[in-house]
Amino acid sequence: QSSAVTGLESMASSSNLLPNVRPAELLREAIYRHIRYTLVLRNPRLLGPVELLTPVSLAVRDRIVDRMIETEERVRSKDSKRLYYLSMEFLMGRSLNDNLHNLGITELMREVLASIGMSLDDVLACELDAGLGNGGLGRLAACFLESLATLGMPGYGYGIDYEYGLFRQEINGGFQREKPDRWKANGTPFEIGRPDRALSIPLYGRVETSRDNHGNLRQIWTSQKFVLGIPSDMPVVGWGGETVNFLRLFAARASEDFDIEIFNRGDYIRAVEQKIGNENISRVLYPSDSVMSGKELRLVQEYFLVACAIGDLVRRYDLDHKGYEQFPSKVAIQMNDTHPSLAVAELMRVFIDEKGLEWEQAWELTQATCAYTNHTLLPEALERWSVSLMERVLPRHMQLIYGINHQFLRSISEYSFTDPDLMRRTSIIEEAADKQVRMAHLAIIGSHAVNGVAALHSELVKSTLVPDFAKLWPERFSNKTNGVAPRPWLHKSNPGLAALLTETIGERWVTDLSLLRGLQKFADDAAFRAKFREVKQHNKNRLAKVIFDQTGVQVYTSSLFDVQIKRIHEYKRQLLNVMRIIDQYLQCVDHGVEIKVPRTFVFAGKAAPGYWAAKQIIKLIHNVASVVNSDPRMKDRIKVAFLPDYRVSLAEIIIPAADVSEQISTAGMEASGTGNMKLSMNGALTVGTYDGANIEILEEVGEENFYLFGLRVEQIEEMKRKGLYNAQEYYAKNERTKAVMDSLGSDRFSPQEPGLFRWIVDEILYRGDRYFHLADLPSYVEINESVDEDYLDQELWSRKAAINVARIGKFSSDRTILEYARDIWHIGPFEQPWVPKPKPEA
Ligand code: GL9
Repeated sequence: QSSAVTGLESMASSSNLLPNVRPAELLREAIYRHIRYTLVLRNPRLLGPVELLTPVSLAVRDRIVDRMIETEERVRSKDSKRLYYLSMEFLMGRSLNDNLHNLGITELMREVLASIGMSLDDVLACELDAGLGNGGLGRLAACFLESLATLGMPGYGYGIDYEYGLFRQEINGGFQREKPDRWKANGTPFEIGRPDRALSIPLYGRVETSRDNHGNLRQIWTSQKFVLGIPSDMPVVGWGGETVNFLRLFAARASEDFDIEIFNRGDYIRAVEQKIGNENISRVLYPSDSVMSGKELRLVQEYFLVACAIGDLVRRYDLDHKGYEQFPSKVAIQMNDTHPSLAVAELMRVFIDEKGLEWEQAWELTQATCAYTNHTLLPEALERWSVSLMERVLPRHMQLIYGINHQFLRSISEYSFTDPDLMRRTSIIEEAADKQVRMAHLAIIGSHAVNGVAALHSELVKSTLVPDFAKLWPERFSNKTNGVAPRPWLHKSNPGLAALLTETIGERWVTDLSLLRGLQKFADDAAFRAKFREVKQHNKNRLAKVIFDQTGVQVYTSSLFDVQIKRIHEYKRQLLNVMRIIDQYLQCVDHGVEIKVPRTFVFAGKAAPGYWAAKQIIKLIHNVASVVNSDPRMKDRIKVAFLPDYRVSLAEIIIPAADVSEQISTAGMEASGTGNMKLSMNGALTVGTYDGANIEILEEVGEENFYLFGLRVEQIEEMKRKGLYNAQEYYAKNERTKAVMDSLGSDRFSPQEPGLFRWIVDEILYRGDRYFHLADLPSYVEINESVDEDYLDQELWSRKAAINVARIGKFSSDRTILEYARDIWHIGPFEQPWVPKPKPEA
């Protein structure tokens, strides 16, 4: 009987063959079937929300699987070109809610669970986030996958199946404590194991030269060991469920073969130890944000991802094609930052060593297949691996990289007459005491397309990061401004606003965000604005409850909600935000200045465990919060709250409730930002510097609907170049700046912890204030006075907020993906065959 139900269900879901069978009954049957036959439990009515999470997810997964198989058949029968998005990070968040939402069965499921006395929201809340990423870069990858599926494009993610994602953040006495993130603890029903497609990944060992049957010299890599890569697929459901792609995550398992030798020597325990050691490769995500770790295990992880991905995608290609001439017209590889840039060398290795191609052809195919996205200019984040480490871990790849470099340097040798330093600057190998491989150079040389992630950033890539390459190959460089997926970040997470938008302009905005422009005229409609404010208020009430539950801070739901949510980093300047809060506090309690607009300052974000200054800033936020929140002279006009453990599912609650979005990085340092887009899309007004995608948001929403302040990149660059910036001058000439700095030096916010924040004074006044806090503080304070003034006029404010929503359409990741597809991948509606260059006559 159960298999009959399965059959009926899949038929009813893929077509409307069974109009009389109620969908709710089918869904309930499916859940019951999994409770009984998958979990082997007796009484469904005794199960709590955690126990129900798995059978409910599996019932949804069954439907998804049908669509996934259909999608694969469709793509295969058309022999479409496929995109493979290689990334060390995918911040997927919770799957059940996303999948129900894109399948359009959330309300159906709510009804089904209600009929067995269970709340859907309680079940959804039990799912742990898949936090397999650090921040913006990883979430961008997740949004891209959602857009690819929604647009019906054959695009797949390849990543690592980390056992532990980004650490869980706990706060103890104001200090961050890191805890392991056991995200698989409640099960991972949306991971579909594919042990039959395991790949064997070679590592270490040495390379020997020998002659093949034709007498040609071949390099043979005899690796010292093999590790297995076991794939699991996470389905990625497009809006409406028409297309279901997947994210393929690889877990490392010890292979039986390699330690046989030790087994045979009778050293059983050592063999098992080795085995455990190799399984560590996929144990944990490196938590560092924008600092390169240089650890061997990280290099091995990067290679593991690349080798699994390329092994798998070449195998898929081989299924339907003979020869490799067509490869770049069937396969596109996008490298998400330099972390997977070994793909260039690995593809060369596979073509040459495994498929027997000649160097020239292998190189042509590799370049035509690969493309690279740069996500940061921060020098401390640029990946460099020491040659000696690479030689040990990946001897064959090191050899190939030398070959690639040699060929490249020869190709530019003609320019050396006029610029003798060019080769040194552009070489993949940095000649230093300890020779380094510059991974960005490998990625650029091995790609046909290189892009930055916002207009300003892409210009800076060309003008400051790699000007030599930009001059050599101007046609290779382009901009692809980031975007965010509107289904998860607006339609799902802000149902109130989504309903209002749909009621006002129809539902098509969900897949064509430019249609939000239709809202523009309603911004002038008082009745619309009233509804808009009502939605925001509802979302603020919900956030206020979360703040109270998580931190014990009681906030006023009528206050202005001012949020800064992102990784804690000096360049993002959470410290500037705190300085302004301190300024307001001192103005109020020391000078009796009245605070006209009550504000709730919400912070959330993790600091890299080894980043001392960032962790101190978290402590400072807590200390300022405890002083300000409890000072009776403040009459509760300012509240400061730090929400612990920032992650996708928490962002989904904070963002819809924000009035003001803090995007205050030092100009030139935030490549793009994507939180800025999500917040504006949900009707928050941006207080921001002229940096990253802020600039483009400002252009879209209009300067009257954006609070711009601070120095521009050119000013900062000039001040740096000429050594013009002196923080002490700003300190001396501005009373309020001086008072803020003095309060940090005088333990006003650390009465029990003398000297705790003195480092900030040292850093800023005596070590140069690398992030220009004092230069921007006065204009930041001033712009916030305009914010207050505008907020007092709620009609004016909600008009500005509504216009932000109306004009944010550009920042849909659907638009971003269409640009990549058109300019770089040539897939989907922009398909065009890759034409191999004619071979010169023999
Ligand atoms: C980042 C940039 O810093 C962001 O400005 C950008 O929006 C995203 C996505 O392009 O990429 N680069 C980077 O290394 N991170 C980014 O967020 N860091 C993390 O993801 C932690």
